[in-house]
Amino acid sequence: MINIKENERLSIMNHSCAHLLAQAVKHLYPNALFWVGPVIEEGFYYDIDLGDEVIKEEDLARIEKEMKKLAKDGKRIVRSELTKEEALEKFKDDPYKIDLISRMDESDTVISCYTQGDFTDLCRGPHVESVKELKYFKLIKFSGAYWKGDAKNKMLQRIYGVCFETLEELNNYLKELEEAKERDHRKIGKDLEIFMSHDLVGKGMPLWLPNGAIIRKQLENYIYEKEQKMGYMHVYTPCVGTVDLYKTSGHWDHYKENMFPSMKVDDEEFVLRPMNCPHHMLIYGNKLHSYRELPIRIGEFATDFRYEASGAVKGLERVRCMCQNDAHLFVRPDQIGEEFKKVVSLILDVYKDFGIQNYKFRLSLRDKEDKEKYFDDDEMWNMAEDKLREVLNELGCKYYEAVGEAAFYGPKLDVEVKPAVGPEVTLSTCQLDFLLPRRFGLSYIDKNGEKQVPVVLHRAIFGTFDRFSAFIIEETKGAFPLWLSPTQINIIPVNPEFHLDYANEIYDLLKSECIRVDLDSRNEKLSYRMRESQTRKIPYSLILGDQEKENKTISYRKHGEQLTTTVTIAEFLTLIHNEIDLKQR
Ligand code: TSB
Ligand code: ZN
Repeated sequence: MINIKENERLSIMNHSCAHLLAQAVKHLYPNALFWVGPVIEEGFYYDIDLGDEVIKEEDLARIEKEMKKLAKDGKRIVRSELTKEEALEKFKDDPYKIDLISRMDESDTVISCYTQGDFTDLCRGPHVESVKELKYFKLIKFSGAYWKGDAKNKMLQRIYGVCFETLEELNNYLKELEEAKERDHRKIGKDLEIFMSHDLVGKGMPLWLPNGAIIRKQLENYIYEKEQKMGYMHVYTPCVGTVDLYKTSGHWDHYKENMFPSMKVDDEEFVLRPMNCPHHMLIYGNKLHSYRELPIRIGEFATDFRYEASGAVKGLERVRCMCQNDAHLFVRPDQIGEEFKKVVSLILDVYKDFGIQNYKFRLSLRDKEDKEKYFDDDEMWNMAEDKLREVLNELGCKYYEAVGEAAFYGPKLDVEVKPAVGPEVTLSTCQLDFLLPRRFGLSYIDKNGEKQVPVVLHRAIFGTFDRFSAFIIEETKGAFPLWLSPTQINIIPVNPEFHLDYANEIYDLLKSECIRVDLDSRNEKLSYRMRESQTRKIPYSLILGDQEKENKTISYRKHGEQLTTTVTIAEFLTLIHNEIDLKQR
């Protein structure tokens, strides 16, 4: 889908369209006040204070109609410049604009306004010359949005829209949008009963339904096996820690705004953990280690809690309660390259299995000039950054460098993917850390019997099971590969009256082979039940009738295919098991 923000002409048009929206809203709601109306990847939005009014679906059409009328009217868009004083005077009755203007630095910004007919807005511009140029636009959706994104502030009404140069572009975009909506994991997750949420549990706290739980368990088994083969040791640790633990790690000082508030129990003060590193540091520190033992790889499927803004939480993709596929790898400095290579190879291996092709590697490095922001050990930084680059080149990975984006404690590699709806997110991550082991006083004994500090690699291949599931739901559009599918096989007796006994026989056999199987013996037409099997995206539908019963065979149809194939029971079992074992899409 086109990124409007990156296209200069479209960016200007969309920005002007946001003003047109505001003007139309002002006509229909004379008391409306306006906060900000930026251009985003998908078009534009405007945050509006409508007093107690809440925008409803039918209002969008009304507003759009008014916008069309105004656009046809064709007023010119005129720029004017003001001093800060004049701007404060001009907008004195508008607390939102006063807030914006007060924070502007007069010396290096010109305060500008744009006027079209009876509407003036504070704005940096630029804009199209006349609203007449805005012909092909559409209001897409609306939502509530707290002023400045802070839940303590008033909830404003946010209206989203998009504008193009031609009707064809607009129509194409709307079609893509429709397809993306169909692919949205929130829709599929509901339709296929994968997860739900409930106000009584809370925002960003999804409940995994039985189908979702199967997917998650399969993902856990899959990655557990891979990690075990690579020498990881898995642990279980509590999803709380004391405030002192997070003071030791530094999270209390640097990550507090992403954490749930603390709670007191007896004489201890706990927090729900946002990360698992501190617990794993303590596990490493529980024993003395020799240089020969390293790397030590501590893995955990660990539940974390993070305070994500309520407007940012999204299905399984961005949650407040998540489960990381986490591990902390304790290595000697000379092992950084080799261990990093193993992590990247694992990422590539997993992505290949899941058929994930559209992703970007982002290598975050320090800004050498910025001595304040980064942990002070130039030699270590240089060595580590060179190693990371070297490994990525060696593995033939395309990546881009983000200078100045490294964490204080070390460089990192993130894998970014694009969800069906909304901006890119990070899936896998691998972060080097020179600092945390020091904060926890960790060491190993080197060749000469001296104490040395290990380096830690924080890594999550799936990221979280939550986000990865969201992504894989969208990648597959809910048609999961056989090994991952909640229901793998649906048995449909042609006529339940005559074929149920044979259907039951096959059902029991498949169950005994640990295959997840359903039997649809409802008294409905075969075609109806077949269609439903398709809608449920079940990989195999078995059609068992006279022929099959008599010859002890199985006729099957794969999801999305029209072809029916008949095989013996033994052949079918081999086929199914092979496909499951391959674990591929
Ligand atoms: C990898 N301490 C490291 C860990 O050892 C860590 O927590 N890194 S993280 O902050 O980047 O989170 C790991 C992964 O969790 C991210 O790459 C991302 O894929 C996933 N993630 C982060 N926030 C959320 C969220 N709110 N909802 C779902 N998944 C999330
Ligand atoms: Zn970590």
